[in-house]
Amino acid sequence: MAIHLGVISPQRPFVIEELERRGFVIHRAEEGRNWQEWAQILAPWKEEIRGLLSGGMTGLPRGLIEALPRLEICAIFGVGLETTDLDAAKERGIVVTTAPVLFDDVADHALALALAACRRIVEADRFVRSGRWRRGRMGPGRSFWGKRYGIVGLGRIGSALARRLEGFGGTIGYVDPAPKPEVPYRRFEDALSLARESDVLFLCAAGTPGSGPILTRSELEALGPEGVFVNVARGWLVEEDALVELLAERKLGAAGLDVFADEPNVPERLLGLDNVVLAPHIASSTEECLRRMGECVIANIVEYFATGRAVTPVRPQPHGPSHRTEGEDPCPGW
Ligand code: 8YV
Repeated sequence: MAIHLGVISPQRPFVIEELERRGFVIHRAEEGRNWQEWAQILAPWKEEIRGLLSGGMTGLPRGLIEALPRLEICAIFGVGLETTDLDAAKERGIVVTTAPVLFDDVADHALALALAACRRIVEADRFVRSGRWRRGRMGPGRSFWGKRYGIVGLGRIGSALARRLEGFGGTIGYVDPAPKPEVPYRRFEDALSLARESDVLFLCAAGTPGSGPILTRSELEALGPEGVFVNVARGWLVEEDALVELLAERKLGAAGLDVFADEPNVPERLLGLDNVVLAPHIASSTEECLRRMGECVIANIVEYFATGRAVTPVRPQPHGPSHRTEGEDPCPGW
């Protein structure tokens, strides 16, 4: 008997094509905006749907679990779990999988934003295109090499970033709920102490459901007018109003931001600031990475329904805030 899957977050076309080729019946509900709408669109097949394809920010809310009585697996195209109710999934025995294959691309992007913010790359591009160069030279940026780099969240993205930063000849400090005795970087007790001793502060932490910002005005002020802030985690993990205000008043030097509190809405005031580089949540968005993530979604669905075991299921971790998916490079090509 054919296995029915619901899709509640955009997927790469090859994912859908491959699953259909393998005989799965796909029900598309990506146009829904919340669990009520996904549940409504999928209602005619609620007794058939055994698997869901979701996304890192879409997750798996409790309401949708309750609306799909036969759901067995939710494969997430991404790693974010803040909108997935893992307790509700566990109560029902639903397997949740993520696509833990994006860490290097996200780390690359964090570095790109930091370099762009320090060296004013986006401004420089505008400077050349607008013809201003003919009227004189552009002002200087800031050096990036040899600085004090701070990483908030030394998980797999933070670690991939730290490895890259080792090549820049500065020092690396971090905060993380879990001590990492194996790394040569200095561990700080809290984000404020780290910010005080950082020139460039990177936010790479996982978002915990219900938690407020982990970086507030105090940490951003501590970074100071020469400091640079980069966010590739979640917009709501930083006090966004304070961030915008401090950047506008030049009490914080510059920022590279890939994520925002209310995507795709970006605070109006940021749009007019030349000390900020903005990106539309694209840290994992490379052809290669999206392909690997898609392959991971396919692998999890196919393996689970063939063997009862998913490839990259989420497992609880002893140290919050996140749950961690098993496996380092776990998804074979499909
Ligand atoms: C994805 C992300 O763009 O994995 C995540 O949590 O934020 C991003 O890498 C998003 O999840 C796409 O579904």
